[in-house]
Amino acid sequence: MKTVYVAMSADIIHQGHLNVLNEARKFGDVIVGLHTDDVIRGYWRNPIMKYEERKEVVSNIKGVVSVIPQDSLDQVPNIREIKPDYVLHGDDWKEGVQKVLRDKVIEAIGEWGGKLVEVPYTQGVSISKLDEELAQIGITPQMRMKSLKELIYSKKPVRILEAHNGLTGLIVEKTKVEKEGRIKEFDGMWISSLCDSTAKGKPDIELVDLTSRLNTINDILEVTTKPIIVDGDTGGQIEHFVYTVKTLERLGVSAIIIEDKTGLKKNSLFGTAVVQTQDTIEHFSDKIRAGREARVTSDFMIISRIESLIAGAGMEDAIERAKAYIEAGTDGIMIHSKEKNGEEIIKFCRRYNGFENKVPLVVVPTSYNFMKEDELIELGVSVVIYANHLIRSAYPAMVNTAKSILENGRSKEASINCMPIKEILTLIPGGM
Ligand code: SPV
Ligand code: MG
Repeated sequence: MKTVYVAMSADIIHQGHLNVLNEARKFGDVIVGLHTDDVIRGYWRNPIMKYEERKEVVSNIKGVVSVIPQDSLDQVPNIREIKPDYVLHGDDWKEGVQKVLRDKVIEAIGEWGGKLVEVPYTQGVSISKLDEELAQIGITPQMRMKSLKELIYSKKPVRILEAHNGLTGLIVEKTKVEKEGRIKEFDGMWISSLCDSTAKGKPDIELVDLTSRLNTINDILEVTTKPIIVDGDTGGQIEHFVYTVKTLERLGVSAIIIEDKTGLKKNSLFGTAVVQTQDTIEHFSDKIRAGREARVTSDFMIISRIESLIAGAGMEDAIERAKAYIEAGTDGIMIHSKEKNGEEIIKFCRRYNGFENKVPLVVVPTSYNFMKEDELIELGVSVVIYANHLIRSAYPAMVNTAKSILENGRSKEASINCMPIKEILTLIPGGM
């Protein structure tokens, strides 16, 4: 019997997969090279079904004799080993980024006289539509919570954007661009204390209490499925912090980031223009330990934010604190800086990379916004948070609209910059 190799992700099985496998079995025994979870995360998103589950499904499709892991988008390492008589693929890879992968297969398969078979791509199956329908079904708190850790340990960088209500949550959830053949999107939401406070017309000084913050978080949880990282400010009193951890974990939030400051908290981007008092290493380490003990599962992450570069305490202090917080059991380190040239961040990351004991590193490139994600990945960063950009872009647009109505005594001029009524009526499905 001849052998046929077919590579696929098979995260949501649809008739397109069945068509391909039906064609394949006409040529011989079908071996499926199933993309590993890391491969799917790397080119697309967190898989809905994990490798073992997908393997179980695919193994039971008629004609499939074995399923083996394919740990890169490139099929060549697997087919060189198996030397199949045929490699079968949809004919949609002749153009675009996939063409490189096709060329590699053609080159390799000639080595043992194998053949590439291309079958017509099944039209009318929209993965993104299936994806949207799945998102509407929703996600359990447990699944959502652990998805951040899974992403952190398999995808770089994990890209997070600020959300401060249901609508901005939906923007983070749904916005996609296609770049160089890959779909790019955000991996989750940051519930910024600055943006949550600003949206409520209040200063960012831990004035908006937990109940009010939880309302925002709930509004976002209700309409999204992606993981959520909560800006926990200082975490408050240790005795209060343990309750916050339990509440957030129960809701399905993935992580809380707490900063090592005490007293009346001021936003870090003021730097030393305001009084910024740092906690002692000992007390903050106690807070980390208490948070760890309070959580029910290790899927919920407690991330420690070092404010030494903000408060003017310097690099050595930042390094010492990073080591101490890791020792106390933190699940991640966020290093913050308001320097525009990015030099302190680069220096910190280089020192951090030399640590024997490391946890995932988080950065918030608001001031050093010229730095690209690729550069941050090179520096060993795992999570990049765009902390305030939706509210900062919305506010000037809204003020301009308000001014235009006042200046013109009517809304015609302002309407040019507004979305059409028809669009807003149908923006959120289910309104008709
Ligand atoms: C926030 O978004 O509230 C933050 C990040 O804490 S920063 O504003 O840069 O301090
Ligand atoms: Mg904050």
